[in-house]
Amino acid sequence: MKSLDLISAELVDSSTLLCDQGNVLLNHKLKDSTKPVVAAWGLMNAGKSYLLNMLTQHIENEYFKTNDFRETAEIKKFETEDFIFLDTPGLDACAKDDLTAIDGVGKADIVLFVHQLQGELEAIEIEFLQNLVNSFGEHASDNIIIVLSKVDKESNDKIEVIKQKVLDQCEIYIGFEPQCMAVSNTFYKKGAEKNIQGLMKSSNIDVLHNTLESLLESANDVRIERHLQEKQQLIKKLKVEQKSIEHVLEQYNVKASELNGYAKSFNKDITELKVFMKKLSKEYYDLELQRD
Ligand SMILES: Nc1nc2c(ncn2[C@@H]2O[C@H](COP(=O)(O)OP(=O)(O)OP(=O)(O)O)[C@@H](O)[C@H]2O)c(=O)[nH]1
Ligand SMILES: [Mg+2]
Repeated sequence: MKSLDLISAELVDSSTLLCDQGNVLLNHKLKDSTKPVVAAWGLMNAGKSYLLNMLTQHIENEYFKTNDFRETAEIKKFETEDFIFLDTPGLDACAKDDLTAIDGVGKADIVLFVHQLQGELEAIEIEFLQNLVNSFGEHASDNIIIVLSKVDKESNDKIEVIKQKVLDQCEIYIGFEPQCMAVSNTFYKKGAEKNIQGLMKSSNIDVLHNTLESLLESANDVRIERHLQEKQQLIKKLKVEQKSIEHVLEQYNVKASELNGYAKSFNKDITELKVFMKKLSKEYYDLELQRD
């Protein structure tokens, strides 16, 4: 069992941490960044960085580095006139990069959940999606967009089948069908480079961009709502912390009154001892006098 001193030392540490978090929340000015934050989120290699390059018009020179192997390890941002785009490391459920990706999505007002169009959502994607939906609260259905990427690799029939499966999975596991768009980054890039409008159109990147534009207003509400939720959660934690501190204080008070009791009886013993010593020394003195 932990000693009272150890428990109180731990409580001091956790309370300090909570106070720091509270100060960050209090000092966080919502108006600081009026532009909504759009984060690309999803499994490794899903096409997140490529997608953000297309949405930010980095056609020839990529800004968000892309690759066939695990590439993005840090959150990277790019600010446009309307949005702040965040690239996050691919999720794989065991790497420490997941924490970076989760941190990135925590700052987002809109999430592009990028899923490579090979098949339906994997179990791990559903789990991440469920957590995401919880943190977005009532705004989840508007501000989480499923982006099915690399559609240039599949036939139209297959795309429709997979899209329907993904939407069915969403209905079952997160309780609603989010907006879902099938895009091709490579079609958009080729179309833009060679000025082939048809290719750009079939990439669906502009449709996705327009959807983001339509969310500009409500994205701010999401930020305010999430900020409020964070504050409420912190208040809950602080209340629990306060109870623990009161409990420890009570135990210290019990100890203090026990010590007080000991001190009183110790005082009484000492006083009696003093009286006895006085008496003894008087008897000794009288004896000495008689001897003289
Ligand atoms: N055919 C095709 N390939 C794509 C498309 N989008 C991305 N890719 C390719 O998929 C691979 C991964 O793309 P990235 O954008 O780096 O993927 P990511 O999700 O950012 O990957 P991590 O950062 O490692 O998680 C690269 O080889 C891209 O060229 C697409 O729309 N079509
Ligand atoms: Mg990447």
